[in-house]
This record gives sequence, C-alpha cells and structure tokens, in this order.
Amino acid sequence: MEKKTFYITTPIYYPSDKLHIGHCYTTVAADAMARFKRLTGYQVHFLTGTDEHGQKIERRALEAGKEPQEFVDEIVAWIKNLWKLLDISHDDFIRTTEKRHMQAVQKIFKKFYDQGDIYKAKYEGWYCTPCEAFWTERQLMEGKCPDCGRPVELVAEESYFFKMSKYVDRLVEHIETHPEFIQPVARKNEMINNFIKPGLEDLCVSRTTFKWGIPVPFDQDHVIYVWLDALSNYITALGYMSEDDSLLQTFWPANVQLIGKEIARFHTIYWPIFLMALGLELPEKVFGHGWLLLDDGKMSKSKGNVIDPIVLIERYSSDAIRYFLLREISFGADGHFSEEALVQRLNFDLANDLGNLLNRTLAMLKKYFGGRIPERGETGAEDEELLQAALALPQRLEQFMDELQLSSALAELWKFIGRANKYIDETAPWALKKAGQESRLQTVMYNLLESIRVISVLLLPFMPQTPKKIWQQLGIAEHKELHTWESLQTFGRLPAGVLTQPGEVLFPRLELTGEGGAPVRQATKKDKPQPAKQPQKTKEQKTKETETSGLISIDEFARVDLRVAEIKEAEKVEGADRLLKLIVDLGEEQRQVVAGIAQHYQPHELIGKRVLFVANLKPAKLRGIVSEGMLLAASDDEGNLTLVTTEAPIRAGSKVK
Ligand code: ME8
Repeated sequence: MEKKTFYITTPIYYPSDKLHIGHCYTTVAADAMARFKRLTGYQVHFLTGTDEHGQKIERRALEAGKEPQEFVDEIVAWIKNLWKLLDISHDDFIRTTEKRHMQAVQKIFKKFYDQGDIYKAKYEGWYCTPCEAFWTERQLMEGKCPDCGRPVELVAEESYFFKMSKYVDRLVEHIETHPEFIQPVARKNEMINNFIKPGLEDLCVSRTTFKWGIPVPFDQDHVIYVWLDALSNYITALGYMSEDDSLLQTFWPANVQLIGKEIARFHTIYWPIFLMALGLELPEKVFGHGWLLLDDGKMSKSKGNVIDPIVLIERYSSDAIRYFLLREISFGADGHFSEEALVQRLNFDLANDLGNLLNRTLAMLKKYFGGRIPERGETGAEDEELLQAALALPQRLEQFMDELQLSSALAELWKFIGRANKYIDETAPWALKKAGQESRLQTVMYNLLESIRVISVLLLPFMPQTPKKIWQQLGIAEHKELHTWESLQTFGRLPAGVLTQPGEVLFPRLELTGEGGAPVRQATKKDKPQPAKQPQKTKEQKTKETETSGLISIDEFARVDLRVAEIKEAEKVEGADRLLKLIVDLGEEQRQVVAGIAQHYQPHELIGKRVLFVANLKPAKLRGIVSEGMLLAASDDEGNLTLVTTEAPIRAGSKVK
C-alpha cells in the first residue's frame, strides 16, 4: 500500500533577534502535529527555517556593526540550537540565503515577468520596516502600521508590481468553495472583509533603496521584495525550479501551513495568488493561530517583555514547556503566559495526575509483586470502562489532531489519566491485598500498567522525552513493538514477567514562591540536582545552611504561622476534579483557600472540621482562584489522604507550635 504523506510548515523566522517563547509556540505545535502523523504511519515532511533578507535585517546588522550574513549566521545558529533543545523534529531547515532558495526565487520572479504578471512602475506609499509590509494611506491606523502600531516610512521608488487583480476572483472562489482552506473561520472573514472586498491593490515586489535581498535577475538595481522571497521557501525547499523536484512531487500541496494570525494576509492572499500564477495547487489548510500574551500584551522585543525560551527550558525541561504551550492555549485563540500559570500546570497535570499515577502504580507493584508485571487474573466490574476508554483513546486523539485541536487532544489524554487514577480508588488494591484477593489484584495492577503504556505512547508527539523515561521505568525500553500506534489497537500487549524499574520522580512538584519570585523545585530524595537557574544565595545563607546540614532551627520553624482553622464553606471547583474551594475561619478573619482534596472528601463532610492551617503562605492562584493559605493533610503511597485535625475542640485561630 502506498504510504500516506503529510507536509507541514511553520513560518520561517526573522533572525533579527533571538526568538522568544511566543515564537516557540508555532514550532512546537507544528512539531506535535508532525510527530503525531509519523506515529500514525504517515510519511511526514516537516519544514521550518529562517527568513534572512530585507531592510529590517540589514538595519539590525548595521546597528550591530556586522555584515548582514555574519549577523544572521550567529542568530540562525542560536535558533537551530533552540529547536534542538525543544526536540523539534523538522526534516528540513531552509535559510533564504541558501543558493538552492535564491536561484529558485529568481526563476520564479522571471517566470512571473515573462508571463506578464509583473510590470514596472513608480511606487509611492507607506512601508512598515518591522513588518516588511506596504500600506496604502487608507489602510494606516492613525498614521501608523495597522499590524504592529509602529511608525511607517514614506517610500517613493521605481518598483516592479505584481498584478494581484488578475487572480483575485479565482482566489475568492477558492476561499468560498474550500471552507477548510483558511482556519479558524474568523480569519477567513477578516481576510475577505478587510483586504479583498475593499479592492486588492497590485503588490510592489521589488525594492531599490537597499541591497540585502535576492537581486531581480534581469535588473540588478532591484532586490526582490522579502515576502515574495520568503513565501517561496515552502516550495523551493522541496526542489521547485531545481533539477530534482521529487520532494515537490511527493509532498506538494502542503497539508497544513501553520502561521501566527498577523501574517495571515500574506499567507491567504498573496501566497495563493503566487501559487496560482505558478500553476501549482494551493495548500489544503492555512491555520492562523493566536498569540501568546503577557499581562502587558503581545510579547515583542520592542516592548522589552520577551521571555527567553532557553532559560525556561533549563529551568523546567523541554517537555514541560512543550506541554504548557500545547495545553494552556486553546488552538486558534490567544493565550496568556506567566511563570505562575506554568508552574500550576506542571504541578497539577504533570506532578499530580501523571506523575502520581506512575509512582503509585509502581510503588504498589513493588510491594505486592516484587515489581514484576503480573499475568492478568480475575476480571471485575470496574475494568470494562477503563478498557473501553483505553481502546477508544487513539482515535479520539487523532480526530482532535486532524482538526488541529491540540489542546483538546491533550485534555482528552488527561481525562484518561484521571480515569486510571480513579480506577485505583475504585478497585482499592490495598484492600484486595488485605482480603487475599491475589488474582483480582493481579488484573488491577496489570490494567494500570497497560493504561500507563497507552498513555506513554500517545504522549510521544507532545512530550518526546517523557515516554522514554516511562518505558524505562516500566522495563519496556527495549520493546520497540510496544511503543507504536498499532500496539494500541488491543489492550493487553504488556508482557507479564517483566521487572519494572521505578526511577527518579518524573515531575517533582514546584513551589510557586521561590526567592526572587522564581519558582523552584521541591527537592525529593530521588530528585536530581537542581537545574542551573537557581536564585543566588547570599554568603551568609550558605554558611548557615552548611552549619545546620539540612536541619532547621526552632526560629526557622517559628516562621511558619500554623493555626487552627474551622471550615465554614466548601464547594467543588468547576473543571478541576481534584480541587475544592473552601472558606475557613481563623478567629479574627476568614480566608479563601483552594485545596487538592476533592477526591477524598465531599464538600458537605468538611463543614465544621477544625484543621491545621498554614496562615502565612504567600497567596497563589489556582485555576484562577486566589488561595490564601494551606490545609495540612497526611497521605501515604497508596493514595490515602486525611486532613490533620485537632484532637479536642479548640477555638478557631489558636496558634499551633
Ligand atoms: O513573521 N505568540 O517572522 P517572525 C505567538 N519572517 N506567536 C508568535 C508570537 C507570540 N507572541 N510572536 C511571534 C515572520 N509569533 C516572517 C514569516 S513566512 C514565509 C515569513 C509567531 O520571526 C508569528 O506569528 O516575525 C509567526 O508565525 C512566527 O512567530 C514567526 O515570526
């Protein structure tokens, strides 16, 4: 059978500055798609690269006192390293300064000229250099660039123009008859109403006032407009207009072209028109995703509010960053980035849900079966739902991925993780052990381990490192046949008898309130040494620590304001299985806290309980709800949890020491 193919592209990045975490979003999303398609058996071609020409780059190089090529070479090397650190699995990385690209772009320009799509005239109008975009007087917003709001420059020069008008009707027809072409739909309406309906002007496709670009082959005073140069990368990288265009034959038209929403105009108007003029098919889908925003708006170098992805990767790991980006932002919409939100996601989803499932299961397996995967024994009423959910999961995820609903795909996977955690509570393996129900216990442990395997395989496209660590711990790292899509079509492939190897905690919990505001990992015994980016400690602090070798003084303990709190109100937090929102009475004041105890207590059972409470904890936000303080609870490896209460009634607010 012929292999199904899948071609996915990201925009090519301007190497005018180092990239920020917002840029990583596009590439991580494309990577997850590419990996998912490979997992499901497609022959994938995943392209990314750099957009190295244009006035913006020339100016930045000049400011840095470097030749443009030297300037971009350094940043491109940095970008390539970033993609390596983020486990981006591109099949090709195209640079627009490469010969293969430049030669093909010159041929494309010549073809347009020869067939009468390009003519020479005088251009007078506005230009936004940061966006490398031409604007008419009418399109400006209060005299500034309508895309980025920065000042524009008046440009008057002789230029070549592309006759957009010649193709516009065909474009409109294509957009109307192919609803999947521009996604999400809101972008389609925006393009038609804002750019096409008011009348599409011919596009200026050459410049003469600077040199850093691909020369027009028959008129050396002109360089080709950077967007015509850049957009062509999607086909020049496949060998278009070269001696070997076999990749083009195999992969064009692209299945998905992922872009940020601000460059939708270039990709859904100019790009398809260029393709029509070349006689090539249009991509199946151009998907314009939203932006990653900070509290003060879109991340951008000029605002000085960028977040360095390499610092984040070092601090939290590549898989953690990938998970956050893909899960937090509903695809197509804007999303917010904050380190606080990141830490919460990692604690809830990775440390609690996924990490605990693995740790609890392996700890019980060790205790009950010496760590060896048992044969399945007696089945039980609780099994069916888990098994059906596991079997349906791959196809459910595939559906979401085909719709580019990456965040929903992850949510679906996490629903199953929640299902597996619930299975532990329902079957209560510790009770089975106590009651001597060995055969049933075997089945329960087996089903849990197999569920973890299913999860690990489906996690692969999103977090490529974590599954390998899980396989190591399950003892199946060498069993390649258990890492495949095909292996998920039946439940029960895990071989009995394999010895598991519990190892380091995959996702240690992080504290929200490290020194200097930086979240830090909570050390655990099995934890590895801290990653490099720890806040600096003073000399005094270090000496003190060495002297006490990890023990704390009574004064240090006294810094924790422990109180008795009476629970007054309790309710579930919508959309969070594990959380309850409580109002507690501390005598002189009432506090709102969010506690991860919903799977152990019904809200009504809590009212009136007097519990121990940390009253001077820095407030934190959990799922958007402010939590001021913490209830103390004891828990064991088997998933039992109990709140710490006072032995005899005592006034709310009493100090505990
Ligand atoms: O536009 N959130 O390059 P670029 C989400 N060279 N995505 C963001 C973002 C943010 N805060 N900031 C940037 C270019 N991006 C052109 C493309 S393609 C033929 C030429 C995304 O380096 C942005 O939307 O400015 C775009 O998709 C990508 O990063 C590259 O941006």
